Amino acid sequence: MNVDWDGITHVTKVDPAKSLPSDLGVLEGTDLVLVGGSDGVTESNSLEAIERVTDVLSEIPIFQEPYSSSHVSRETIEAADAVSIPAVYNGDRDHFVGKHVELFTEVGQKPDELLGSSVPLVGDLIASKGVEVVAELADKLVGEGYVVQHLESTAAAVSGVDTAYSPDEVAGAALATEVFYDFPIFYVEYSGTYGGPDDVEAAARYLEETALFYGGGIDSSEKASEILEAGADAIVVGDCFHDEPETFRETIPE
Ligand code: 1GP
Repeated sequence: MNVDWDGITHVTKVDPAKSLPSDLGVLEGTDLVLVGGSDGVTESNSLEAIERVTDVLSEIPIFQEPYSSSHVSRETIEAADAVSIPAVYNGDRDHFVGKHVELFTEVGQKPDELLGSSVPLVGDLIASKGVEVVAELADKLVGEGYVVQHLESTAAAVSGVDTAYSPDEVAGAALATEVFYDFPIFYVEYSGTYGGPDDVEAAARYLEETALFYGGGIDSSEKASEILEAGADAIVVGDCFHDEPETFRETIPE
């Protein structure tokens, strides 16, 4: 998956289990849409959200960010530009290893069901079995190294996070992402609350190739600026998009 990360400063997290603003034109100016949530997400509501956003703003890249392989189908993979898979450093083993092996095991065992045998994902390479299918899916996969820092969030509950990292540990996870795991995104996740700039400053020291995303509680241009000035490559805005679409516009840098 080739993405021009340099052009991505503002990301909108669209939760497919929540209602969307009636005017999706408010998304104009955001650089990337991530379709995913932590509760009530299904394959069908994910596909519907991806298609609704694409219908309005076809130029914006859209990534599906599933938390279960059951959210992913041939249709969602085709509709999205990429499938971004979180790996949660401070979560339980399932969320750094287990779910990923489960996803690839399903791809290997049920490629026709998952990916379809008549509609190729990429070009003329119709792969219906085994490693070829994995290669096709891999073309759209984006790994995300996550630290989930808001312990009261649903994201923390579903990924088995019971301890937040210190800024030094966040920096360590960022360094591991850059030099060891090689995920293109390192994501500081404060879902539902504003975490301030400290973790971003700590992580930014070590990241050159890896895009540094921060999400959580951004509902003003001041908070957006504070996080970007601390060294984030991109801010991720979720709740504000769903709850206050007009205020959401203010989080998009001019
Ligand atoms: C959630 O990081 C995103 O996954 C955005 O957080 O919903 O608090 O804006 P908010």
